[in-house]
Amino acid sequence: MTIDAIELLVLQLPYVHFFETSFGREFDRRFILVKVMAEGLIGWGECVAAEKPLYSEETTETAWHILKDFLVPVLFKKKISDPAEFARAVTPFRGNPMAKAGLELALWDLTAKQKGVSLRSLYGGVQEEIPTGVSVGIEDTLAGLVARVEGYLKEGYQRIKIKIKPGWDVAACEAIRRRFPDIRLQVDANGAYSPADAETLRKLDAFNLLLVEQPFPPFDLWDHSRLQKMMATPLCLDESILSEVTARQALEMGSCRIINIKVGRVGGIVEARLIHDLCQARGVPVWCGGMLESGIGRAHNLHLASLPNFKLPADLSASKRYYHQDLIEPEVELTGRGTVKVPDGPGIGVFPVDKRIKKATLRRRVFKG
Ligand code: OSB
Ligand code: MG
Repeated sequence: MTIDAIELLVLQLPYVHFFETSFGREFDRRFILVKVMAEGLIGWGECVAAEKPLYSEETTETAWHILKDFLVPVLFKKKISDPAEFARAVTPFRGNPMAKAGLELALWDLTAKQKGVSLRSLYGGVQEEIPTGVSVGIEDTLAGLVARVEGYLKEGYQRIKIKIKPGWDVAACEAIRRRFPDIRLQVDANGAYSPADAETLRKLDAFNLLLVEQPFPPFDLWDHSRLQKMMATPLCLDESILSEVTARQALEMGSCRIINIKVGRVGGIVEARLIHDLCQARGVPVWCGGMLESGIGRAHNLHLASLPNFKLPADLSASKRYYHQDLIEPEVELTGRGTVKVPDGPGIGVFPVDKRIKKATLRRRVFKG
């Protein structure tokens, strides 16, 4: 296949409800959509880099720069359309996984559409529905948090994850457990703690949590391993796992017992599948994280999450949990079983709506080979 053109768009979408993590409160998301055009088909990708470098070093602007000045030129120069070949061709560029993943995802969608198959079947995914949870941000009050959790449980989500930070941790778990003693519950610190907080973190063992996600900063594999030895609850790493190599090192060091896979954080589907397969071979469960994607990125996540070792409920909630109007038709909905169906049309299997995309677009640029 010869790629005729690539289009990059910067969009901004307001959230239905603000999202607060240990890094702060956000009211909207600014992100890049990638469109690759060939043979009358369009492959869609989403780059999850955010406006500020809080979750990781990348931002919407650094990703725009890397895509425009390095990744798109390499693709045209080497006449690449195959996603695995693209992944190999861009490995000399250090880091910038979200920028790489945005374009790689668009090539996967294009490839699947050209073959007339869904991404799930291209990847060898087995699950047709993905068990789903919801990630609940920090609220102004504990009563507000409990009310929000209650709302999501009524909608049918299978598990709740709450964001924690020093001062919003033990009491938040206590408040939820008092009201909902038996729900599946987990917490995510986004790296807000240090080893000096080990005593507070150990108190979380009292709440029968599925896991504690990323208590320490991303580079701290060793301190996570020390903490895991002190805690009964499994640690799960998100920000720390950047590749198959870091995943192997984390498992060999005992830094975690569960891994959160995000395609943007690890640089694409090729790397995400290597991590999935490594964990599967070692009997370590994984689950699919989210970055508050639009329906385009979320559809991609659904196909990835259909692989067999995705064993815990995903952060892949319905469109209306995030946005007033999603960019796709049909929007993502929760089934009565607390799952989301993997779309089964060609490629991502959902239809981006041009009018809605146009309305949210801040900047747009087309590149030709
Ligand atoms: O740490 O999992 C995280 C959102 C933005 C950045 C980091 C994280 C998150 C979430 C949201 O928890 C998950 C979702 O998309 O529902
Ligand atoms: Mg996380």
